[in-house]
Amino acid sequence: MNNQTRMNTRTLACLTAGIFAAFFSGCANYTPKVGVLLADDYNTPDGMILAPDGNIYLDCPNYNQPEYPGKLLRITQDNNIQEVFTYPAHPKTGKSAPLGIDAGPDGNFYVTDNQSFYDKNNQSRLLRLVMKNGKVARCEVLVTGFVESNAVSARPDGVYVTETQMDPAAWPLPSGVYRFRYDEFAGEPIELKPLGKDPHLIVRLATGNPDWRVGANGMGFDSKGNMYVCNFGEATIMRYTFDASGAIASSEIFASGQGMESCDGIKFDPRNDDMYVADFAGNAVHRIDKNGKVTTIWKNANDSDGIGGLLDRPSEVCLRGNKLYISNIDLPVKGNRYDQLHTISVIDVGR
Ligand SMILES: [Ca+2]
Ligand SMILES: [Ca+2]
Repeated sequence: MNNQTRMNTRTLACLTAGIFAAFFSGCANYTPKVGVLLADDYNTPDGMILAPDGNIYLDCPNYNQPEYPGKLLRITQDNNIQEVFTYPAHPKTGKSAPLGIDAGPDGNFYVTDNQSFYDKNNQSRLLRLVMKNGKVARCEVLVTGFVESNAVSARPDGVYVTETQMDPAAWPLPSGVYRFRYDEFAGEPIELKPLGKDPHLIVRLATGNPDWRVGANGMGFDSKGNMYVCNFGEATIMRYTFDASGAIASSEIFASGQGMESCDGIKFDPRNDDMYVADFAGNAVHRIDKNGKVTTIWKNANDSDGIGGLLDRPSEVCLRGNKLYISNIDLPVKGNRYDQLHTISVIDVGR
């Protein structure tokens, strides 16, 4: 095959894969499809985690229609939905608001209860769902006093939580990451000292974008144990290393901009440490290689309602095999309309 023939073959292959997908990916067809269609009871999908049992667990805080309580759902391997748990209402706001989720090394789920949509006066929390035989045996309150607890990572050495804003009156907006050791959860809930004064705070971020007053958001760890934290409003992902004592040893910008308009939830591909990013502001998802190079694998031309699998303000990603599941949280901000179709989009990211 000569070069011209090779080029024509490649061009033809790209065209048949779809013009938009080809434009953003080079050639592979990364067009999203509807993976799961959700009922109104599950109107605001967000946090997801692939558990060791092969199921994806999905939190629905249901901010968009809060007459429905917050739910934990299971997305089975054949993409059926099973309801696992109805979260209890917060004692002050009367709402449940489960957002981020991780599966801990103890087999339990760790969940942020983000009450900032109802009350910004430090009512958000960290919860634990104690699991017995695939069922929730009880829901424990572990930490109180967050303004806006968001992502959670339950690591072997402790539980890490992003706080998207620590002092809503301050500018640039301060946010950060807290870490708690498992043995601290034995007694009464930990009550955080407000305004970033609590000793569990290990990372501080600042966000100075007046269009997106949103700080520390998605979080993840690569196969070497390095921590990555999304500064949503700056469209910048930070990387942190730890020393032998567990203290932060270094921090640097891992990736910034390069087509990202924001960075919300992230997940790593454990096979190669590729990172996937939900870009809420851009209605896009990106792949970032371990050198910090960003490739946009899908971006909508416009806002959408989710029809046909189009992204509708994506807030979280979750990889199962080569299938990338994308939560469309569909919050009605910055021109987006909350609309009736509630979806998890899926993109086959196999190359
Ligand atoms: Ca929608
Ligand atoms: Ca919409």
